[in-house]
Amino acid sequence: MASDLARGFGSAMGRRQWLAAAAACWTLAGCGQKRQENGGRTLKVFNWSDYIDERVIADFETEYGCRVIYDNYSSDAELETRLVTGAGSSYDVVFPSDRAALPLIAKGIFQALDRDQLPNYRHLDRAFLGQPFDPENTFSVPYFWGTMAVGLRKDKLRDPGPGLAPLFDKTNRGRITMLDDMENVVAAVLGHLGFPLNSVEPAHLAAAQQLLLDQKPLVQAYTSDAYRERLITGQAWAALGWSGDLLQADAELVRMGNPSARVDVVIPPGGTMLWVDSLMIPKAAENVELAHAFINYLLEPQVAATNARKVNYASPNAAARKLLPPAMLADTRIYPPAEVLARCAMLQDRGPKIESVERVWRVVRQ
Ligand code: N2P
Repeated sequence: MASDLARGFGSAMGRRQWLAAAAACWTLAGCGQKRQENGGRTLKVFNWSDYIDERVIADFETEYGCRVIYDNYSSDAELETRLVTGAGSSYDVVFPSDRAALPLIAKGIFQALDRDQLPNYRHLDRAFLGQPFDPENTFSVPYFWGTMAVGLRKDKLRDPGPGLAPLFDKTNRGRITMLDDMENVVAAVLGHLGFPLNSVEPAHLAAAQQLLLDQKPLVQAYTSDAYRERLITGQAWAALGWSGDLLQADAELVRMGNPSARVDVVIPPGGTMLWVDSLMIPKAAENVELAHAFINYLLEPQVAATNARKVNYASPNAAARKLLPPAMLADTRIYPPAEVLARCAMLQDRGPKIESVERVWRVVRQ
């Protein structure tokens, strides 16, 4: 299954049959009408950190005459806890990964989307629709996809070695950060050891656990968001992170103008995790119509392209990709080539066997 998906991602990138350019989804008069309907209302959005161009939020507020309360989380686990315990139950739009969406849909957390309110849905590349966690896209609309990669401050590291090797190198003691993410970190280490990324084989997990324990004294922090800033400041030299965040760190260093300080973004040669994050509306949302308007706005090709240029993740929006600079579409750190994608995998639902992965993580993080 995973390699089928990887093939899908690859063919999506090579696809030349872009969906037809969109007609404007609403007329000026229609836009004015939206403003009236939504005037004075508030939309609560809960998103991963560093995962939107904030101008998009401000433009939406202006266009729809509404206020957006925008909060961030740094891991699926944080989102799941908020949604399941009800502490975040009033959020109108959230962005779960494929892996988080599966159990949350099963728990009945989300409401079915009204496709009539999402005319921009037609801009999405079909290769990203119908994922196993939501085969009919009843509840979800893809937002961005990407990989887990290694970010290296190349001015700080000499001869870093391939793939994840610098994350286990004693000469980088105290300069290494790891994602604070059980399933993804264990998968990364399994891959580094040459085992299947979703393995639950006791011997494979024992080896992964040992490597993570040996690495622990070298680790500056387990964090799923702060590594971006730490790579920029040079506090961290080697980070396991999400592709776009690592590229944002590199872009910021370029902007700061020191030519020797750059972040190399490396996809492990043996493969890495692939994921898709989706836009979803919890059942407990208080502003369902405005939530649909926001999702539809994010699917607007121009808006989705603005967003993609900022966050450096890969866009599943075919019409938006047509608006991106060719250099960005050719950047294999954002859109890995098919032969690399073929070695990648998405996190699989391993049922009760996931407990053995949880055990590894508990031992490592205690
Ligand atoms: C953005 C994180 C991307 C989420 N900071 C990975 N699923």
